[in-house]
Amino acid sequence: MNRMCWAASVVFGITSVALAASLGDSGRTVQLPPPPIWSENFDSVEDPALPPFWSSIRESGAMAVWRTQSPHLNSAPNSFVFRADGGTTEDQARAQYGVAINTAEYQGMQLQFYVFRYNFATEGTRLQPLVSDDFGRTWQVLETIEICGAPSLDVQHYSLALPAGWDYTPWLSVAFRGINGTSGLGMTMDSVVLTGTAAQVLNPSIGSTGTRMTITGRKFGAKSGKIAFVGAKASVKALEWTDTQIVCEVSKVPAGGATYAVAIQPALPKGTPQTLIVSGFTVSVPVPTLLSPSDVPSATGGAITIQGNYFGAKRGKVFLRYSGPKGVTLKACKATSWVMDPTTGVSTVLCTAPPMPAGDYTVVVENAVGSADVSDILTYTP
Ligand SMILES: [Ca+2]
Repeated sequence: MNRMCWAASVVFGITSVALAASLGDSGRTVQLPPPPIWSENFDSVEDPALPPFWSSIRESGAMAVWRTQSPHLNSAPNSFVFRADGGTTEDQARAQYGVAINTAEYQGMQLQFYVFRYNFATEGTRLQPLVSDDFGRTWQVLETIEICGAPSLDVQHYSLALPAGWDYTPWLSVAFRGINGTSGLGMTMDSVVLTGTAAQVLNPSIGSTGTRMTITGRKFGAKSGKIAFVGAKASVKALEWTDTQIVCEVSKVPAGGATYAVAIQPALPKGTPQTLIVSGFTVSVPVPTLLSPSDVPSATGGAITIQGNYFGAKRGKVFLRYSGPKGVTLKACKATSWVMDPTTGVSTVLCTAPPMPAGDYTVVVENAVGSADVSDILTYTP
């Protein structure tokens, strides 16, 4: 065993954070790891196929690189195998995850994985995890890991931080390079997980016209930039803008009710790339839940109040819907007050129900996004 090999075993070695959490130790508080941004355990495909978006590339020498069944006692059922078949030259191959990951939403990113020896020998094989922020044109080596020891005993878990500043890079690609000089040697790699905590938080992330949301994050710049819904005609007006927080108001929304990624374009420094909050903002149709009173006199009609969520700040319309002699008929109720809390979306509409023949009527709330029926029926009493 060479010196590099020994040092790597001491510095790294298996860690227990993820294992402790998965064991469900209920007797004490377990620090759960952050949810994975992306993960792969190589278990879902049959040899010699690779999981979706993975490819294996021979870079030099005669190293064969492929995935196989149960290659290691400690890695059930499958893992990715780098195995040198060739000879004595330095064989090199790469396993690459071919879909760029939008990492602008995360910070404190860590690439975690397990590595195992494949076959017996004294000298170490090497594994290099690589990352790219330019769609794989150039790669940066995170670490050169010497892997040694008996294959069934030496399971090593690595948790590598991304280079400084890379947790805010717009896109990230991940690859692993196996390097080996001896035929029949190699390594297997399993349970690759990219973790990180949310770098940007949108609150609230659902609303309508007039919703005031706060975006918490980093590197927004000192001067107001622009905020947009991706793929939708919407207006979002910044009310406050600091390097770490933006308060903005959704002043115009697209119709239909859908979720849109939110794009933040800092103004400073010039050339700062736009970042996306992919989880996005949901534009909701009105959600009317309560009607009071539930009955009014047929001869006079009367004032009614409708409560619910996401009615929007801009005044919409309230209708009665019923089956009349000419089929489904709408009758307007004049709205006298239309209010939505800009943060919670809690909404109240006051309106006047006109005189109508006795019977049951459905009340409909409509705004620029869409319309919805109040579940309570309005009864006109004789
Ligand atoms: Ca596996």
